[in-house]
Amino acid sequence: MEYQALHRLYHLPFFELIQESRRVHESHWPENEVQLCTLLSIKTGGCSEDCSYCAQSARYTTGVKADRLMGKEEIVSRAEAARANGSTRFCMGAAWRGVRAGTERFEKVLDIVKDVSQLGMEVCVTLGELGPDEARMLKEAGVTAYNHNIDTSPEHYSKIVTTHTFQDRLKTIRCAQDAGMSVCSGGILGLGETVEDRLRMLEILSGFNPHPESVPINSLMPMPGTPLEGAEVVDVFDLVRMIACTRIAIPGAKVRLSAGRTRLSKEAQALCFFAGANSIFYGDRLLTAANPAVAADRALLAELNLSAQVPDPMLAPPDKDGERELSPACVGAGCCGD
Ligand code: SAM
Ligand code: DTB
Ligand code: SF4
Repeated sequence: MEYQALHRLYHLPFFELIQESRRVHESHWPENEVQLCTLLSIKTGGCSEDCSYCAQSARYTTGVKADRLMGKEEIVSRAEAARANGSTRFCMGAAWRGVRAGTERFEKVLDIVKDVSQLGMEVCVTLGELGPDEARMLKEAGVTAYNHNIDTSPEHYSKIVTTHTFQDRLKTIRCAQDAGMSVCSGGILGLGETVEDRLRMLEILSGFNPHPESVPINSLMPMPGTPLEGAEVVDVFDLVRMIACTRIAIPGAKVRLSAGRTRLSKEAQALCFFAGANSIFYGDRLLTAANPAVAADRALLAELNLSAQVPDPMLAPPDKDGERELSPACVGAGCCGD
């Protein structure tokens, strides 16, 4: 969706906007379901990158210690527990700049994915930068979706990260899509960006062909020791407006109300679900930061008469509309035509 259209939508009177997003939501997602996703940090801390929001960067003193890659048995048992708890998606995150075929750690990840993918859940990984070979090998091992967030607008990105570029992020996304994996890509609100940056981010996400299968909307968890530890809290109505615009711009995507739910009241979360969010991270820990307790989430979903989404282990990427086109949003951003 073009920037001007997103801008018009975003600035509609609040109730007009959420009425419109509710209409789109009901026509694409009539089941009143929320997908429960369990997140596990399989390799925590010690990352070479300087993302200024992240507690796992080795460049900041955040109190997060650098661990080794978790063993396969532990990961598989955590995945089994997640499935027993009702999660239909298991997302494994690693604090790496990226992965390279032929390295021992990448072989280990492939082996982990092979086992986890036998459990009947969607398997998502987020390992940083990929090339075409790594993407193909992950797909063959059983990954259904690759998470790689663009995080903010191309204009704001270099104020937040200097060790890799927005363009690098887009290249990895292209490789994941070309290998036939679904893409999970979204961003973070609260990085000191403007509303215009948020809408530029959405313009680019909605210009992906195929569309991302899921779009995480994170609110910054201000992590002590990071440059953004003192960043201003995201206003709840700004968050709801972004969720509504995302639902309208990418109607077939799961819109994941991601990091930051510990700061939201039950009522605020209900408004987010009403406006179009239909997925959450489930479990009392994200990667290093806190998430609401499982019991609280269960109670909330029951109170709102929302049920857990049934699994779709095939998770076909959304249809591609014909040959890859150069979306105007991507001209100069490098995401559609290289
Ligand atoms: N290293 C890989 C990468 O950067 O893609 C995977 C892990 S990284 C932690 C995954 C995503 O978590 C980031 O792209 C960002 O959107 C989100 N994230 C990290 N720290 C966050 C924070 N403090 N608050 C909100 N979201 C955060
Ligand atoms: C996403 O968009 N959010 C998740 C997941 N994808 C990997 C990560 C949130 C991390 C929050 C900060 C932390 O736990 O350190
Ligand atoms: Fe590393 Fe990912 Fe954190 Fe950036 S967001 S510092 S790449 S773990």
